[in-house]
Amino acid sequence: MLKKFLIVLSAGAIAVLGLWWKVVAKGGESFAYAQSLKAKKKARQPAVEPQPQPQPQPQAAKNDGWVEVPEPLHILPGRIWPPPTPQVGLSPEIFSAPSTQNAQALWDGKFRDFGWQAGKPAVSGSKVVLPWAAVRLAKSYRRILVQWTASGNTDYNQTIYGGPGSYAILFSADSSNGEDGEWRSVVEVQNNRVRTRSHLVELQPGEVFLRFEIRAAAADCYQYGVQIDELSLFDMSMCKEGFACDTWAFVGDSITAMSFDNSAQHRPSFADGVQAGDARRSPLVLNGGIGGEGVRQIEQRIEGMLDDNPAIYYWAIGIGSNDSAGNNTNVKPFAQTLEGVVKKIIAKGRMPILAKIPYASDGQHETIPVFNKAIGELTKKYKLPKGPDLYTHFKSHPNQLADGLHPTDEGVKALQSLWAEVALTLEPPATD
Ligand SMILES: [Ca+2]
Repeated sequence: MLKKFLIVLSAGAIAVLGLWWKVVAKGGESFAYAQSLKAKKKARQPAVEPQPQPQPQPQAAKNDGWVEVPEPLHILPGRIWPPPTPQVGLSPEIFSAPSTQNAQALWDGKFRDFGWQAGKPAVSGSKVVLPWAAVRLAKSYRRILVQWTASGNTDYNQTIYGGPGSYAILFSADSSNGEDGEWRSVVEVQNNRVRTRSHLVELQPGEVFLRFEIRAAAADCYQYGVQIDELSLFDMSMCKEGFACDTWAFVGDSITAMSFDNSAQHRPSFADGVQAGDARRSPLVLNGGIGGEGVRQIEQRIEGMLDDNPAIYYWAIGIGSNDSAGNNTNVKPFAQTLEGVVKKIIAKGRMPILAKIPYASDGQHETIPVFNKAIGELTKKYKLPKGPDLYTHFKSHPNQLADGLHPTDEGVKALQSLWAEVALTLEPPATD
């Protein structure tokens, strides 16, 4: 009887177990089904909602003539990082004051070449005649960056060879020849003391004529007056001031000054290298090298440079060859001062990147590895993008050193290429 009862109980237990299993299995099934439904639903949803086909509509008055750009760019799918800064399209016709020569050189993409011979303002009767050059933009841009370079000078703080002292940048919506029409002055600089500078300019709808006007030569400018070899124009519509755009200042000593002059014998340049790696990019480059400088001088002038060029995001620092000269072993003041430079750049919301000091074979720089260790530690401490290892490169290519310290033309190209590699590895910051 007991046996029978046990059999019935076991059978009941098996039946209950079977029922439970069915429920669980079904539950599992329905859970899995629900999951698959969810997945299917998700799969049906593209990462980006398909946009309705745009219907032709009259443009709002406030955007009349503007090319609309999506903002902010950094949350868009398929993003490019850093956001590109394409060169501004120009109409081929160049206008200039009759007293000046070769204005087309301002927009030929060539540096350290025969530039725009602007000369000096002249007095004609009761009138002051200002040198100027003008160009029509191919379309109306919302925001552009204007960068002039007086490449007769080598050091950043040199103006003797044709540097402007005072100048203005103006825009017009109704000019026909760079001279007539209404003009709005957007940049006015006095007492300029540098060989190159960039200005971020907000345009008003319809403003398509740009005029660069020389109001005085630099105080120490030689007798031939102002000579500007390029007026670079970048479309910054996708970039706001302070936004991480593809804009680079190279700050350092004579090695920087010679390496980023963009001359024909130093190309492919950094910008060429970046463009070769990513055809959508054409970074803006400002050369801030001054021969003979050590980190102390960089620390003293970096804030002025940041203030003068607020649209530049990446501050590429190449310093230490002079600090380590004479087989100096006192690395502590160097490290502390360089940390001061890093902090000043970060305080302005910009990104410093530190290059390792290039190897030198002149017997006067045996202690560079100690200085480079400090550079590596700062990079780590402030979580900076890793700069190029110029030490390793020149150690294995000593034939690219002209005098045991400064690079040859081949060395300059290699140095720029190593920087381009760094630029091509940059990733967007987290947006969450
Ligand atoms: Ca030129």
